[in-house]
Amino acid sequence: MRAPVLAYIGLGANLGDPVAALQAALLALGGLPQSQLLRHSSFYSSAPIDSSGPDYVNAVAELSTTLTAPALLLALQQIELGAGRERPYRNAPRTLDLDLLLFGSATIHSPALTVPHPRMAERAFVLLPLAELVPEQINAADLVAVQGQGIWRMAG
Ligand code: PH2
Ligand code: MG
Ligand code: MG
Repeated sequence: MRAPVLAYIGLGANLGDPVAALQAALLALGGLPQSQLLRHSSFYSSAPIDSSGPDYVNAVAELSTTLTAPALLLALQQIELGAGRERPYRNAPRTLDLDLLLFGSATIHSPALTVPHPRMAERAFVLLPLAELVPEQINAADLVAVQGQGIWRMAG
């Protein structure tokens, strides 16, 4: 059996009831085979960046898994579909988005998957929740660079 890997998954939603969607997604992540949901960050609210519609709710989850990265990606896509995710156009508002941000120390460049997530360092809605979980893996200069992006940690 493969050794478990720590995977970090970005959760986001801005249609329907985004908080409920993220809570349901965390339950679904906890139910994935060969995986354990270890921790998740606070929930954050922010205006859409390069997107449209209502404000987003975002968080990051930490999963220990022996799934391969492609198998985990497929599982994330299935959870998105179960939440009613549609893809009418790039960066369309969405009921649920699950992005594989980090997969252990792996670097992956396949047609289906790029890890680390190529835009994560530019986005406060990824960096702030991720920094709650693994502050040592976040570049201080990246955090400074996203300081102007309005983002609020939600109560609870
Ligand atoms: N996701 C995007 C594009 N823009 N903006 C916010 N605030 N939060 C997101 O999760 C988000 C976004 C593409 O996945
Ligand atoms: Mg995304
Ligand atoms: Mg996505």
